[in-house]
Amino acid sequence: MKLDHASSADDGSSEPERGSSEQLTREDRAQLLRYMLLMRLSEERAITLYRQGKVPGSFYDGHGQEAISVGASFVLAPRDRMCILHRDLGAHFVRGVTPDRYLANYMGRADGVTGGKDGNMHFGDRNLGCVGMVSMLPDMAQVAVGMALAIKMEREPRVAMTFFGEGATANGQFHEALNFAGIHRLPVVFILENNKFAYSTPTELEYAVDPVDRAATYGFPGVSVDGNDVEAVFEASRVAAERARQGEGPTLIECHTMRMHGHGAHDDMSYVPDGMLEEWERRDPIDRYEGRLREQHGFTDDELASIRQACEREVAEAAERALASPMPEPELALEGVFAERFEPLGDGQAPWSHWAERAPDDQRTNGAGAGRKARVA
Ligand SMILES: Cc1ncc(C[n+]2csc(CCOP(=O)(O)OP(=O)(O)O)c2C)c(N)n1
Ligand SMILES: [Mg+2]
Repeated sequence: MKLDHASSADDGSSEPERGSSEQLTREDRAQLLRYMLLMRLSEERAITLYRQGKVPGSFYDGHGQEAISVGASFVLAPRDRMCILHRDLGAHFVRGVTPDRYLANYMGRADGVTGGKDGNMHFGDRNLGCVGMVSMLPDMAQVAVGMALAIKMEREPRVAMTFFGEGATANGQFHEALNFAGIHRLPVVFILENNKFAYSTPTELEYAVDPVDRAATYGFPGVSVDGNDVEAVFEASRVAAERARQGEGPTLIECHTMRMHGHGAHDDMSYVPDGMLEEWERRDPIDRYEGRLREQHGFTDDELASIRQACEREVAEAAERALASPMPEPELALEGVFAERFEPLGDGQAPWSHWAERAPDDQRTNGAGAGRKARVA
């Protein structure tokens, strides 16, 4: 079953209809732009640090995919839970990670999210409701399904959300996760980022059936949206999260986009057909959203420039702080590697005005009233 939401695109080859959500205030829209810009600018700063030799290993980014992690995570409430992958920095920021902690993480510094234990993208701040990234693809889907099972057993109106690329759908774990979620109608939202390549493998060599169509075979809806349209991603995710909270089970959302940079900074992308990047460049999610804010929502050039300048300042200051952060103390190397006691995740930031202004109390806190029994996720 393929549902049509705010907008759809088959293969990204034609300009899709633009989605627009009625659930967003002007301030929400400014925030969506701000988070996308923070992701773009932070990753640009990180790649410079990488080229300066300050980042060990390689560097991975989500340039051009900002609308997906920002639009999807924006719908979540504080007690919802996330499993975030390597192209989804925007989701970390929406939940409350700051650019200085991200940049320090890539440089292996003490003030990075993992305190220097991972000089890369395998992080997730458990205090903000996010699980540390698991590299085996798409095993974060299993983790999200497990959390969704715990949430369902507790009968709480909460949601688990996970991201993965289209390449990861060829792995058996993807099918097991969807099957289990479908059987138990679990409150989980699967965000599939179809960026047309899995390293150098193009989609026509990855699968014979579009992965979004798999959802129907596991008993729940699959939706395709334009992944370069932040409001289309937001709207599809909002509907999916709502379904999940009401006990109607999972949704798979396929976001069509393009991996605009190499798999990692070491990859020259020589396998990408001529003209493909240029074509997608014209659909850059940030440029498009700025255009829409100007044309449809009355944002002036000055307002847009000041949002951008504020983000530039924030990232420049963050880089200074990250560079000033010391290397971790060697004696801390083994601390926190293994769980010593059971501790549920903390709650994340939830900037969507719906949660702050409109949601009834039980939704604002996802039903977490005082004195409830111990949490499970
Ligand atoms: C089980 C497994 N096999 C191989 C890898 C190595 N690997 C890391 S990223 C990647 C490509 C993934 O492609 P896709 O899922 O489309 O995500 P994208 O990088 O395009 O966002 C591969 C093969 C891995 N991490 N896990
Ligand atoms: Mg891919």
